[in-house]
Amino acid sequence: MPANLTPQYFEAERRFKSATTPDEKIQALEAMLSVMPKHKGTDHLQADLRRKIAKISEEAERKSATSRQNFNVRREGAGQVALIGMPNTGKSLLLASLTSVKPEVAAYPFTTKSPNIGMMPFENIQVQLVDMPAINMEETRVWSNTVLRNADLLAIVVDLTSDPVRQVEETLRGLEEISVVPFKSGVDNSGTGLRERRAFIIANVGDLDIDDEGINALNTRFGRWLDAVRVSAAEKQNLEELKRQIFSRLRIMRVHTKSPGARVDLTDPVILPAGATIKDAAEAVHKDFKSGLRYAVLWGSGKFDGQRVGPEHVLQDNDIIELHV
Ligand SMILES: Nc1nc2c(ncn2[C@@H]2O[C@H](COP(=O)(O)OP(=O)(O)OP(=O)(O)O)[C@@H](O)[C@H]2O)c(=O)[nH]1
Ligand SMILES: [Mg+2]
Repeated sequence: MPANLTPQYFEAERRFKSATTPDEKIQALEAMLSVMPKHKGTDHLQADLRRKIAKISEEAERKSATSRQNFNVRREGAGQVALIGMPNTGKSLLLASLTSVKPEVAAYPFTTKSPNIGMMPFENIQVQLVDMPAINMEETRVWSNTVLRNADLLAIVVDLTSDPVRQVEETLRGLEEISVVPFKSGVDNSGTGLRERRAFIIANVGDLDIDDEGINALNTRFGRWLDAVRVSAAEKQNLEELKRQIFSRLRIMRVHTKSPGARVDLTDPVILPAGATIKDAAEAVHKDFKSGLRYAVLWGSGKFDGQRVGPEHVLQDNDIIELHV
């Protein structure tokens, strides 16, 4: 039986032959399929085109998987927090509730296939949130690992209504497979090859945790080792407290520097690790400052109001300093 192919078909075929990227090739093949008359005489040709489409997609996926192996998310703002966990626990909806990013949210598992990144405003700083694909998603495993191993804080997101203890345990197993363990004070992991990351639990879907069953189970099982913060991304419950918790778990502080006689700009603090000194602040501002620093004038920390302090003085969050060289 003759195929009776149309001019539109030959036009699409011409596009296929001149296509250079997998996307262009697939689009042209799909166009060829859609304009082709569907009858017995074209059965073989249809099957052949479908095979070609499948082969090109597979190849493209394989290539992009390889190129993603060293994938990392560049840290921006005051710290990087990875939202991790089992599928369908509300990681993407949390990102949407805490930032201006609008990732895909859906009631089925494995919706997120690559990280969604957003900046969460907190008082006078921005914290970077990375909404990760589910931890047990095989396709993204290799390159996800880089983010999980390097984030400043891991937020294990669980759905309080479906055995949250098991969800945390499975997430911890996923971390263990890449030699990451939550930091636990008093436990020394040096020399074990394990990589410690600060971690806590975001106990999501709090709106449906009737009788506190889920949150009580988490607290009983993980106690003070992995604190659980109960929220609802859907109902926007307790999100301000969650932001405060994220900030305090990042173990950072904000320091404002000013020049003598000038007004202080409180909107653009220097971010330092908690426990940093005047000397550290000077170095963060300008590396030449550190050696020549004589003293600083400090406002803040409750008891300081324009007092002189030395380079070794330990700073507090939101201190204002004037550096003198
Ligand atoms: N009732 C209620 N539903 C929620 C809440 N958070 C998320 N959901 C719903 O749970 C489903 C999954 O949400 P997602 O944000 O896509 O979950 P995810 O963890 O990103 O899922 P994956 O990307 O597949 O790993 C969606 O239908 C959400 O509307 C919540 O706090 N309360
Ligand atoms: Mg998601």
